[in-house]
Amino acid sequence: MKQYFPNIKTIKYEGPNSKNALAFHYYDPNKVIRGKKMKDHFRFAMSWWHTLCANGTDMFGTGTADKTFGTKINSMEWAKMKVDMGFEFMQKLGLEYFCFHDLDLIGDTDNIKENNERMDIIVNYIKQKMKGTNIKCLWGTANLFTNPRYFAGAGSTSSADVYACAANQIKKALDATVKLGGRGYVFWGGREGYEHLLNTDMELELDNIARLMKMAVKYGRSIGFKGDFYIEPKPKEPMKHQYDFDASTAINFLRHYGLDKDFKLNIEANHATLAGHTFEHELRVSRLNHMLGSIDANQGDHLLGWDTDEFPFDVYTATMAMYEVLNYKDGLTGGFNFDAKNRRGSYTMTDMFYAYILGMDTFALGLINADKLIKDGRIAKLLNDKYASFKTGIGKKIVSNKTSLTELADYATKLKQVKYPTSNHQELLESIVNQVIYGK
Ligand code: XLS
Ligand code: NI
Ligand code: NI
Repeated sequence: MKQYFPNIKTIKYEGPNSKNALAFHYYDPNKVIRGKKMKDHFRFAMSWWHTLCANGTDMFGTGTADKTFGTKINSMEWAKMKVDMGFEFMQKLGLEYFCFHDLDLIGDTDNIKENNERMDIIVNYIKQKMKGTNIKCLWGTANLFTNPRYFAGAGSTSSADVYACAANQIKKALDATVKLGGRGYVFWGGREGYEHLLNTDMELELDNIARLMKMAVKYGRSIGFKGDFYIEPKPKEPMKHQYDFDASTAINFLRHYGLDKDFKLNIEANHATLAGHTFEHELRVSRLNHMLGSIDANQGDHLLGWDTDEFPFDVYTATMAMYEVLNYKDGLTGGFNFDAKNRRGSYTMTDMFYAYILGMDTFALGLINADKLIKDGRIAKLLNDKYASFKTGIGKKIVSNKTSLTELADYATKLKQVKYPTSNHQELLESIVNQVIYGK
């Protein structure tokens, strides 16, 4: 069997003192934290698109990384080569999951029937390849944004024919996801949004997006899909205004259309910051609505206002994110997909390994730190003390819905002294986090 990364051996955990660049320093897959193996906390996934397809092309220049291995882009030979390359990559890194768009697998022939045939061939090929490995599908999706026919959206398009083309791709991508045993199916908005209100029938567009999702649920369930559907919120790019702006907006949409039983959210770090939120804010909103399903683990650049999809290196943010995940009683149904790409200048095959090692180690540190913060207990205690006035007396009546505006007004007028909220102690909290993260 041809090797795509002949110079790279299986990446192993060597611990924080190792200087081996091709080893994990914090990600120790079988280490048990809070009763669960690290690898099961994460279910790390390889993104087919960034890892096997993207070559560094940007708005100003062509690719810098050749990942074709002599095959012709968009040929079936290329498609199969990517499967082989991807499996070698995942096995060497100990990644047990992958995520894909339909077109990542097959390219785009611009012929709908031919694309469907290609999907059947390649999905069978992947299924064969999965045998005897522990590699599984985390989630699948359909690329409803690259082909020019989708310039006005897919579910939100103004052309019923284009809408039908989107339906065909979703059906095929769902077939593939089910065949590959995927845990989830993602709807990222793609071009579902608008650029000018005066030429947009927002009501029809939103209704139609929901209709497409309902049809997808109906079809998915009919072919035995038991996993979750996910919406991946994003506020802008490519459209000026994307309908799935952030977690709150997406949750409202799902509830409004009665889709909330079948859908959860796939939260991407870079999309959170684009929406003017922190990553952990989006995780918190999703989890308290019981809708945190899966995570696109990447990182944006605070100085650039677009989706830079960097591999996460910010341990502080990863710690805050893992604090949310560990405090989420429902647990993720998905995992952590590296929707991330190497910088254009990091173009070697080895850089791809460095990138995944960075991402996996960053989240491992986040997990270790978040566990320490929980065990330390000071943050939870400060939070508990802060809201203590709702534990007894009138506060208890409020939270158990046993009072009224009249009773509260009466209570307020009789107060001799108003008890102010306790201090927020923000600086103390920040010190505690520093001490727990960086202290011995
Ligand atoms: C784009 C999205 C995309 C989704 C899958 O910004 O992050 O990559 O994760 O369609
Ligand atoms: Ni993104
Ligand atoms: Ni994403």
